[in-house]
Amino acid sequence: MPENRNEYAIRSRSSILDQLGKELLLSKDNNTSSGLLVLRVVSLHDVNIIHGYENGDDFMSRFSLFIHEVFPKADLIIRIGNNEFAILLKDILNKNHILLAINKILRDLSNPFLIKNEQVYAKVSIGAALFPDDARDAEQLLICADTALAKAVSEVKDYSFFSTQSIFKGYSNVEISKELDKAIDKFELSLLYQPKIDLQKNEICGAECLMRWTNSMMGSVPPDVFIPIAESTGQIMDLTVWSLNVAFKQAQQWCSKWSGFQIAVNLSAAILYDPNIIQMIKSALNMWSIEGDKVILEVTESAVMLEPEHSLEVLKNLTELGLHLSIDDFGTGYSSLAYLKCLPVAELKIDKSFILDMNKNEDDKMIVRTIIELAHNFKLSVIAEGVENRETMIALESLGCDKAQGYYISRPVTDSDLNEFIQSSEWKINTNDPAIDQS
Ligand code: G
Ligand code: G
Ligand code: MN
Repeated sequence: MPENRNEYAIRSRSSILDQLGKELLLSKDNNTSSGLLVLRVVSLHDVNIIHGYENGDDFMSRFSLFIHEVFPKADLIIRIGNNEFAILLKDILNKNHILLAINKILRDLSNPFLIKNEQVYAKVSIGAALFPDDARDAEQLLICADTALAKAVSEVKDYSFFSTQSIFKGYSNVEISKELDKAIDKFELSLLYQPKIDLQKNEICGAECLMRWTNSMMGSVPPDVFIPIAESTGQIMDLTVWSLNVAFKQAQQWCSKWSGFQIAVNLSAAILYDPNIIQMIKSALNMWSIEGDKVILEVTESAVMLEPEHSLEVLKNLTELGLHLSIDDFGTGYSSLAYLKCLPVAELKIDKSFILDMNKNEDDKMIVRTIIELAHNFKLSVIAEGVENRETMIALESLGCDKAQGYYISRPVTDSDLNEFIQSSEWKINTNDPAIDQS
């Protein structure tokens, strides 16, 4: 800890960059990595308002002491603004070390500061960047950490790491988003359908709709690229309205000839938290005269658990429309069993990462067995995705899994190919009029 309180004083930009630059040169010479944190005490404003400016100053002095105590002497700590600090973590191996440091700060901040005999908790947001991976000099590194901080603040998160704009085939997110704006009108979007099998009845019981985008300039853009962009720009609402309408229009045809057939649509986290979602789904159901119980909404585990209490309310409203809910990618998030018990879900969908190798990997198989038991104990149905071979299908059947989906049964296909698949498949389908379908 510095003996001289002046070290806690706010420093000029040139002196900050100068000192940071010297440290980074050393890091470069020693061929090591360094992490830069920019930490903002976001609760200073509240402390000033509630306790007065003088106590706010006192609070920040104590915070300076605190932050110097958290880190060993070797780490460089500079006060870069009234409520901001830059902290250089030297000689680290990777991002995980930065994360450990962040967790240490956050953990130690669970103890309050004592200001005029009152307990005051410090709330911080932290931006993090890695040298030399993210930036090659002090100024760039500071900009990266600052950018990450801005992201953390805007998303009301404790911390955020700098990440470069993801680039797809040389196109930036902004360019992709601009193209996406025109995608619906230019008929560039389509849905593929991947069939699901009921393992007990050995019957085709439905299909999951998966969005595809073929752009005139970029070619085929995978959903893993464009869905997150659409979520961050708000375009996801238009995409969802489009996909629900296409899916329900198709379902109208399929559900009327195949009894028990259910159509599954993916709902992204951003949509789950949109206040218009219930009305939007209601009108799409009405438009295509689809009974709610013909539809499964797949919502990822991480989306539901982001704000479980809010999700609970939305999901309850959705089930009141008769819709079935499935928790997608189950096993990859952090489900609270307490919430799982109250959520009105009908199904858990085991993530494919556990299914793909379950016949070779005992741990995976154990996880799959445990999830199936968990689901059944909660009276939920359970489906496995990523079934790529017959052995896996048989293993799932013997573990009591209710449904299966995967390349072994069929890849995602167009609507006409799904019709053809159903005609020629080894799996039966429950038809309302056998004369129509299984000729
Ligand atoms: O085949 P696949 O590449 O379709 O899907 C990749 C990811 O994109 C999956 O996680 C899937 O859930 C998601 N995805 C596919 N289609 C849609 C869609 O219509 N809406 C949303 N929100 N996600 C989708
Ligand atoms: O996250 P979600 O479950 O919605 O995503 C489904 C994804 O899984 C899609 O990308 C789909 O193409 C993919 N998928 C479906 N079946 C299989 C399979 O058998 N193997 C693999 N590797 N991926 C699959
Ligand atoms: Mn899904």
